[in-house]
Amino acid sequence: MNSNRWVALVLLVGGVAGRGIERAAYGEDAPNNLVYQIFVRSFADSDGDAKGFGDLKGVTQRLDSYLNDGKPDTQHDLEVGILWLMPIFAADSYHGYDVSNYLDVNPQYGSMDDLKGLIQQSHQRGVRIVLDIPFNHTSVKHDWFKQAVAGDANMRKRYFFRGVEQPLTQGW
Ligand SMILES: [Ca+2]
Ligand SMILES: [Ca+2]
Repeated sequence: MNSNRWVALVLLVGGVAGRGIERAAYGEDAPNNLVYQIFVRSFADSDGDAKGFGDLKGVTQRLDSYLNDGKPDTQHDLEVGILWLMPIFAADSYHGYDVSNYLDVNPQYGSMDDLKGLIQQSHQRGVRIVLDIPFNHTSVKHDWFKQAVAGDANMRKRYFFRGVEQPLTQGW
């Protein structure tokens, strides 16, 4: 078993133990705060695209079989209470932390309707969704950054331009 799997196993066992403590303290009505973080790109591919990218429908399809079927009496699933999705917004990088549009889902992962479907299906099973929304930096293709580079004083105040006369146009 490699080190990543050991870390995942330790986190999962810790989360399950924590769930037991919550139930002992608050009874069966205790909120399920067991968090499972998902890198959507590699989690589950629903449509067999050429590169095999994981997608939002893939996550939805794994609710009943793997994540949480909404039935505490079944034991085949992880019974997670919160799905923490790494950035799923339009971005140019594989990790998604350089968002070019916070109002759009990365098309490699599906559509806004797919996201709504995942949220709806998760809520039906008592699972909450946390979205990782990195506002502290943007893609160089984001309109805010383009406006800053073009000289918009208000937008320039939102970025740090250090050590250069001209704003950088690469990286974040
Ligand atoms: Ca896919
Ligand atoms: Ca279950």
